[in-house]
Amino acid sequence: MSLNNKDKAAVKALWGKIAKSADIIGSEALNRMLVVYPQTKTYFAHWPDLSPGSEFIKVQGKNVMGGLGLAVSKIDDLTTGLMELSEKHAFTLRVDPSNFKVLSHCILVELATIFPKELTPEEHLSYDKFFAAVALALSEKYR
Ligand code: HNI
Repeated sequence: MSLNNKDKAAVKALWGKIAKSADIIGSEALNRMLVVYPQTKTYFAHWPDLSPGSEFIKVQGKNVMGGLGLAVSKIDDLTTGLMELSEKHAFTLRVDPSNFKVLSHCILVELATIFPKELTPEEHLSYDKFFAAVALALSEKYR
């Protein structure tokens, strides 16, 4: 399932509308992931406070959305564009790649919550494909 030109245009169009709210989307999505999938907390055990609004949630929410922004800008070649991030998650952070789907789902839920009108069914479809492509690119270095 690869992104066609329509998907790429749709991803960029919605990103343009949500970019200024990226930090809040990122922190809310992260918070949601840690609550709904508490097993993901193990990766962040070195942070003293994982509660909503904590410094960690803010910093890491920003990190994740920064990574997604990078992905949007490298949408024509995600494998190369996300190589460094893949390496980091595979070898340094040792994050099980199945968790990329979990976080993607939480980001999509936040998009639907914060931007209900903008996340049309067409945008939903394109973002679904985009997240799958990002997860695949981030998993590249695990192979
Ligand atoms: Ni992730 C750090 C991007 C999914 C666990 N992560 C980062 C950084 C970026 C990033 C950017 C900062 C890198 C750096 O410092 O050089 N992460 C992304 C993206 C996704 C993602 C784009 C998927 C959409 N990361 C996940 C998931 C987990 C995860 C699903 C675990 C459940 N990431 C981490 C951890 C760190 C991290 C752990 C280090 C945090 C720290 O302590 O600073």
